[in-house]
Amino acid sequence: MKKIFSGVQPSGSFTIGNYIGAMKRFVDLQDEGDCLFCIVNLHSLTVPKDAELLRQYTMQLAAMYLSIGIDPNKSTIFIQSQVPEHAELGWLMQCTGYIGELERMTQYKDKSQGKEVVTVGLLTYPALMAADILLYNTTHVPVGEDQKQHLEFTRDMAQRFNKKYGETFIVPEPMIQQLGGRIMSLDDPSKKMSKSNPNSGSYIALLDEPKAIEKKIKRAVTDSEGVVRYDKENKPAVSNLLTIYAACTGDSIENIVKTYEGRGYGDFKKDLAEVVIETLVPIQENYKRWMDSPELHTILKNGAHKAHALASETMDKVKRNMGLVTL
Ligand code: ATP
Ligand code: LTN
Repeated sequence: MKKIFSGVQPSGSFTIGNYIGAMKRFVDLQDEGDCLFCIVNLHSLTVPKDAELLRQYTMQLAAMYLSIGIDPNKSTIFIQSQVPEHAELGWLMQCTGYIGELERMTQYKDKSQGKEVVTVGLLTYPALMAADILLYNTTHVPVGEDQKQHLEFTRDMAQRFNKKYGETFIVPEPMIQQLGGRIMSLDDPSKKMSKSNPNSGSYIALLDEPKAIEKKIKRAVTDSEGVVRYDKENKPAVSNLLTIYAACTGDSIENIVKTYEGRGYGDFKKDLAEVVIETLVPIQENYKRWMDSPELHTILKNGAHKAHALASETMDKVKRNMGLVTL
């Protein structure tokens, strides 16, 4: 039986990149193993946050997990800060990892670049992420491609720890999709689609209104060839749109390309907008209901309770193996 763990930061809106690259996958995986889906609010603190906003974003992410189809009867949904073992093992992982390894992380380099002040947490972020994963005997971690390096670090931490203190952790496998693991920006196909991009035209947010979706897709950059075909090297923008189309419909790229043979980008974009709207509208309807639901708190409380029971078992073992006296 697979043990699946993943986390998303409660940092405001979510893009169709988050959805296709990771969250949509969570839904399918619920039938393949024991799943835990975490709201990693401690990770959000690596970049300073307003307390009230963080509270709101946390509840919004919980509602979004449920709206896309995560079933609380099958999976455990919980808030990272409600399970203190994350911070506890996070420290032990900081004492296992090396500064040089953390300084090499591309996410750290990107997010710290040009900043006047950078928190210590932004550097040690992957140590906390390793802790998240290793606490639950996780075998598989579904994430977008941008997290690959952090997953490699997690695997190194598990192996290093096991070597030093004896078999303690399972070495987890990343699950990164070939197609859709990296959805690109609509205005620049060389950049990852990101909710932190100041140009909101560069991404489709899961809560965007249909009109906004149409407009953004219409304005998305393409190329001058005018032929709908998949060629990541030479036609990155169109290939990205094809990937979004395929992810939303479940259809193969080959079939989609056939459908648009001899037709221009105009037709393709119009249909793509429709396909994206059809995917997002039901999620948006669910979201409205979940945001008003008193059940949200109960689900999170139960989730934290379950996660805590599992995490404390791992922590007992870790402490014993490391020589941290438990009385
Ligand atoms: P930011 O947009 O600020 O860079 P983020 O979206 O990477 O942040 P999270 O919200 O925690 O951070 O990401 C949640 C999941 O979505 C992760 O598994 C991440 O790899 C995935 N993801 C994020 N952006 C994309 C993208 N453009 N394509 C595919 N997957 C993505
Ligand atoms: N680093 C991830 C979020 C994250 C995560 C995790 C993902 C924190 N802990 C554990 C998978 C497993 C991000 O920025 N997207």
